[in-house]
Amino acid sequence: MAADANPTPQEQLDAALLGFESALPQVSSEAELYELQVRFLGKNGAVTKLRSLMGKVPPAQRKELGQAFNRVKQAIDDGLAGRKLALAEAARERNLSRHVDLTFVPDPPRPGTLHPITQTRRELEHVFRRLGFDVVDGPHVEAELYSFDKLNIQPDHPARDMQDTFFIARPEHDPREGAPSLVLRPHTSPVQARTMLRHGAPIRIIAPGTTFRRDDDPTHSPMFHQIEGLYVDRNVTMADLKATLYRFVGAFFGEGLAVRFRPSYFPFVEPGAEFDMQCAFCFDGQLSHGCGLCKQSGWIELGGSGMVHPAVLEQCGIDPSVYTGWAFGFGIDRMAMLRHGISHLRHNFEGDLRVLEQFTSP
Ligand code: FA5
Repeated sequence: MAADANPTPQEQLDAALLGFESALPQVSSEAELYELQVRFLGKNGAVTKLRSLMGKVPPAQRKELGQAFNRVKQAIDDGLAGRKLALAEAARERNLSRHVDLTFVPDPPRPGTLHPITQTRRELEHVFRRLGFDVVDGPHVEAELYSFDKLNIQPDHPARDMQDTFFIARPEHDPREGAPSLVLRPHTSPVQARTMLRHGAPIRIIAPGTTFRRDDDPTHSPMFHQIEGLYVDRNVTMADLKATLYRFVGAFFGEGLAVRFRPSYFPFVEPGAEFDMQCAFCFDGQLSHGCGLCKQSGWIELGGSGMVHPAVLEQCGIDPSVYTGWAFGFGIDRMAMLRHGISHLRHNFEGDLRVLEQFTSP
C-alpha cells in the first residue's frame, strides 16, 4: 500500500501512541517516567514534532487533525499520570512491608584511645607538675634565631650541623624585609630561649613537643618528640639537676633505678652531659644484667643535659652573675617504647590499628 511508504498524519500519530503504550509498562521509577515524558512530549518529543504536520494538510482537514493530536496527547498524559500513581503505590507497599526489628540493639560506638606517645607525654607532664614545673609549648616552624643563635650556636659554626635540620627555603624575592629564617625545630631547646626572653628568671618549666630532623633509620625518625626541662634561679647547681632527674626516673620508670651522667658537648650548656638510667627491662631490683633494649649495656640513654651556658643566659636577658640554671632534652618516643614495651620506633607513627588498639587509655 502507498500508505506504508508515506504514512498519513493520523497514521503517524497512531504509531507514536503505540510506541508510548509499549514503553510505558517498562518504566519502573519516577526518573524513567520523566525520561519517557520528554521522549514523547518534550520540546523535541515524538508527538510534539508531529504538530508541524498541521501546516501540511489541507485547511479542511486541520480541525480533525488537531483533535486527533489532542486525543493522543491526552492519552499520553493520562498514561503518565496513571503510571506515576502506580509507582507511588508500589513504593508505599514496599515501605509498609519493610521488616523493622524494633528489638535490635546496635553495638555501642567504640571510643578511640590516646596514642601511646600522647599518654607518655601526659604522664611526663604529670610527674614534672608534681615536682613544681610549669608546662609550656613553642612553635614547630621556628626561627633560626631561637633554634641556634640564642642558644650559643653561631651562624656558620659546625655545631649547627649537630642535628640534620630541615631548613625552610625563603622565596628568592621575599618581599618581607628582614623576615626571619625558618626551620622545622630540630629540638625543643628553642623554647628555653623563648621562655627566658619572655619571663626572665626564676624559671621552672618543661616543654614537651614534636621535633623534626633529616634522620631516617630503625632508631631515628624524621618526626619525633622531645621534652625540654629548664630550671633557672639563684644558686642552682648540677646537684639539683641530678636530684630532679633521679626523682623523675623513680616516679616514671620505678624506684631504685640508678642514673648517671656521661660528659658530652652541647653548645648551650657547660658542663654538658648525656643522661642515662639503669635499664628497667632487665633490672632485678639491684642490677640490670643487659637485654636487647639496652643493647646488653644495662643502661638506657635518655638525652642531653647540663648547666645553661652563661652566654645563653646573657643572650636571653638573664644576668649570669646572679642566676644559674640547668636544662635537659630527652626523647619522648624512646621513653614511650620503654614504658609500653614497644619494640620498634616506627610502630609509633604508622597508624596501624593492630598496634594502637593495644594501648587503652588510662
Ligand atoms: C638535643 O636535641 C639537645 N637539644 C638536648 C639538650 C637539651 C641538651 C638541653 C642539653 C640541654 P640530642 O640531639 O642528643 O640533643 O637529642 C636528644 C634526644 O632526642 C636523643 O637522646 C634521642 O632520644 C632523641 N632523638 C634525637 N633524634 C631523634 C630521632 N631522629 N628520632 C627519635 N628520637 C630522636
